[in-house]
Amino acid sequence: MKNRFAQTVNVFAVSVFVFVLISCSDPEKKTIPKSYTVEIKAMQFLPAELTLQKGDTVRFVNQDMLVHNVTEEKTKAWGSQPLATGDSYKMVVTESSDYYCSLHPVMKGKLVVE
Ligand SMILES: [Cu+2]
Repeated sequence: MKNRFAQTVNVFAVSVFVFVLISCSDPEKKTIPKSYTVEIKAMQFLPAELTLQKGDTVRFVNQDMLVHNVTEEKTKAWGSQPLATGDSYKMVVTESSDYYCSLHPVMKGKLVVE
């Protein structure tokens, strides 16, 4: 009787182990956050439109001669300090957004979360 109980516990333990193993090796469920770079050059965000996943990181690097910033366009929900040449601003993306440089409003970019 005791043996049978031990056997049941063993089967259960093995099942849990196998389940954990399968869930961990499922490539669909395992999304590693990626990092992207948007360069600021010649009064432009490059690339101007970036498609990514929620949780990915974007780093904006100012490689222009002028000071720029990165500001969420509609609600100003997020934004960087003024970025001098060589400065960068890093953020984790949670939702799609349009952004621009508030110092030069013609400079626009877009983050698209899939
Ligand atoms: Cu600017």
